[in-house]
Amino acid sequence: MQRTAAEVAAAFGEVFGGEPAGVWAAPGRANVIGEHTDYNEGFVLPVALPHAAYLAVRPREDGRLRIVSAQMAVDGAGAAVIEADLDAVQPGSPAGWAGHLAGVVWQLRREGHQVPGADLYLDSTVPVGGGMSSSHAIECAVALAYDELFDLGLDRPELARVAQHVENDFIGAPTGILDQMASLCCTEGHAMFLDTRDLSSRQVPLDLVGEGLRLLVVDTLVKHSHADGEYGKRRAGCEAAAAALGVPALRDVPLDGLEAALARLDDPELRRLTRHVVTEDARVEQVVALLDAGRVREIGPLLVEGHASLRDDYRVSVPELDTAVEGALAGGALGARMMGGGFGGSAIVLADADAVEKVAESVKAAFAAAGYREPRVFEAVPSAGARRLG
Ligand code: GAF
Repeated sequence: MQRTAAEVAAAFGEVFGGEPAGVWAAPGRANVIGEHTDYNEGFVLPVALPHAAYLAVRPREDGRLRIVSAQMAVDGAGAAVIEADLDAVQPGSPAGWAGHLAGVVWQLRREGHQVPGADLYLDSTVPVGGGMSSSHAIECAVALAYDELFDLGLDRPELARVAQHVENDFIGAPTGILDQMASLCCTEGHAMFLDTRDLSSRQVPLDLVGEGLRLLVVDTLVKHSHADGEYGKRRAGCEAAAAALGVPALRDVPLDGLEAALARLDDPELRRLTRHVVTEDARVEQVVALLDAGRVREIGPLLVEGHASLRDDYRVSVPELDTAVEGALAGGALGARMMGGGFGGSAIVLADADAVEKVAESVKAAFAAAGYREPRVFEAVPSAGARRLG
């Protein structure tokens, strides 16, 4: 799951020859709660995962990018090198996964930073399409490496904005800023309480082991993509609801004003979206209050409520995610919910440490009974954010 700087540098040397100028890691994330709130300028509460995008970089002086991914190596044959002229990099070129790296250089240059090309070697342990933010982790690793190598002087929230522009403007996925901020700003042993309006954040201690608890991720192995239409439709619906209510964003609808706001919306779809966002923001604040009070195990019911809201009001769950949640609860989990954008990907589960095996078995049995492929279940240990390794 983890790589050392020496391992990544050695792999870089095999492909490109010589040594990289440095090696960086940027993690994927799990989100404890706060889903589809980020583009509504609301609250989120992610943790960084031990799974990360590892990146070795060496600047080039010929205006070219050469990009290799360990995950693209086929049966012992070396991975293909994707090459691009910096001046030719634009949305759609290079296409596919390499765009997540080249897009960062494109965005930095678009912002006026005179950055050069580079040899880039990527080795990511974040499951792709699992709703753990694999693509954002890559973008954050490149952004941090370029910032440090070329003294760009950007702070972490500014780097997160760079990565978000890559996703929105280069890749074409209209995502918010949850994943980029999680990868760049989370710290080991904490969840990060983030206000996505001004990107202010607070690290909330999350001593799961001390409390005899564990967080699990259930990867349904159902792939999701944010570039397809459903995510964008939800986002557009939220913006339409905010406009109809005369507020800058749905975050500005207070919980005690929710019923009045709903009464002003004619479209049932906009009412459902609004109800999810407003109640989800409130759930994040309630979960943070419980964590601050050391009452970690009591957050379980709020996770379950969050899932129901995403399933019934926001309508971004799929049967496999519902089965993951139901299977976990049947196995004795304290709480569970789908996580991330939805339409596949993963669920997050809170369980007593001594119930972990039973919960995992129960989830797998529920999948087998439904005829689904066996999911991957692993522990989500709150880990360090993006950093230079060597
Ligand atoms: C995806 C997006 F990338 C995030 O910005 C966020 O909206 C999330 O879905 C839902 O909370 O991970």
